[in-house]
Amino acid sequence: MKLYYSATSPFVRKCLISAHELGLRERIELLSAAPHPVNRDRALVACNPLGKAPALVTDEGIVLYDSRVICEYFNAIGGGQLIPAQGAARWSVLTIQALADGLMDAAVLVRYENAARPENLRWVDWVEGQLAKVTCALDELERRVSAWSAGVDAGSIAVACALGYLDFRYATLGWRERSPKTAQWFDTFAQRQSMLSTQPPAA
Ligand SMILES: N[C@@H](CCC(=O)N[C@@H](CS)C(=O)NCC(=O)O)C(=O)O
Repeated sequence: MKLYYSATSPFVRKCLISAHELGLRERIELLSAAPHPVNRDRALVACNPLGKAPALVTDEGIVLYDSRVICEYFNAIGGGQLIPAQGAARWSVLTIQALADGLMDAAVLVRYENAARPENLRWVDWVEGQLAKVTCALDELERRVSAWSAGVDAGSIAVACALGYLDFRYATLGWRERSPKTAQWFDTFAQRQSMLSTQPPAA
């Protein structure tokens, strides 16, 4: 399998951690990509018309995106322990994943706003709206921490990637002070080999 990869993408990280936890990591070849909302990476666009990473090419040559579909695929071929097959547990895991993905979406958009958009075109209220999504998502995770933090699954992996991305790009945000129970969980989870081997480079 080939995975279009960016070392700084929390969505790519989510897929790699899932692959690692399922014992699939060695089967994945990484194809370096440079996803960008304006300067689109041609090779990536040829694979995923949205031009977003991650995208996966399976051994059968089938292209899969986005990260949720890729994680679902890994789960299907890797034993199924990251996403419960049915029942309340399934919807809970998938909803936590969606919450963490939404946090990452908002944080990545703010990153593009601050790093890619020309200064004279920036809109402060829009950035604040995105950051409000981040803080509301953090508050919801903190409220429901006992419900999602017990296992290693698609939900907790996505949360770990979201928190890791906040550490990487928004070290001054102070999310740990806002979310002490989540922070305590993260400090333990971050010691897993799957997390250590996928850390983003120094910001
Ligand atoms: N919903 C997508 C989001 C992926 C995403 O936003 N990736 C970013 C990199 S972190 C990207 O490719 N950005 C390029 C763009 O927005 O055009 C997923 O879950 O895979």
